[in-house]
Amino acid sequence: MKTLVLLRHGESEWNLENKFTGWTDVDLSTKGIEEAKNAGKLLKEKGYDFDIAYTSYLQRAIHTLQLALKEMGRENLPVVKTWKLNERHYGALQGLNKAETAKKYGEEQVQIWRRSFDIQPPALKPEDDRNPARQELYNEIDKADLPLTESLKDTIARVIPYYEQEILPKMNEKKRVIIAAHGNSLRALMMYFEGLTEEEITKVNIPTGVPLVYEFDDQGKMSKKFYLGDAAEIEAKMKAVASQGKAK
Ligand code: DG2
Repeated sequence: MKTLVLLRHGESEWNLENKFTGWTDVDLSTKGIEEAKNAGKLLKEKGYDFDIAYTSYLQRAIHTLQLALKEMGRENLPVVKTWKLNERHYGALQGLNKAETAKKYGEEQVQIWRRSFDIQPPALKPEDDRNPARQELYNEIDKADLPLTESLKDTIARVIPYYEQEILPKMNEKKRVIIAAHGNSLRALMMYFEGLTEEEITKVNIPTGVPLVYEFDDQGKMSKKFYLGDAAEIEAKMKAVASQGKAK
């Protein structure tokens, strides 16, 4: 049996302000810091430990991982950072308030932008300073690979090959892995692990700062999946994520 833990970062400053975030590099809110610490406490309490961690290039995920590992007394764990685990690029929606956008374009349109499988939000213009190809953080990356917008399908196209080529071999070597990433880069992995349809994945909302445990049998098939923590609290957090796109 293999175990893998996924962790969406704690609430970010822009989750708090209900803004489309994507590749915007905002930090955790005060609540997000607490959520990250609690995730670490919970993991330790339940007896989880890791040999290697993976995270994105974005500080909300990196800091969540660091805070959780600190709580576990595992600050020295090897950590691999990759842009392939970055959040889905939200294109020109980045920085807009989700509820105001729903008021302007309708909740249905916002739901399509947030949860459809293959529809991309409007793209950033290449000359936009937010174009990752113009940002120092992505200097090392082949510019042709960097997006100006992404659908979930596009996100899957970078996340899953990375998982198969880099993370799965480590798990096959019996390394215990934790991945700290984002709502949509983790939805990409969930869709893949659980064989969800394009329709089913539209209903999946991942709560912030809650460890999600996957168990796989010896053939690599998912055998069990569960969140750690209080079920009612987790349910309420998922509902809160789902309703971020309501006009209010
Ligand atoms: C959120 C996800 O990403 O938003 O980019 O706004 O997980 O990095 O906070 P995260 C964003 P939704 O797709 O749930 O609207």
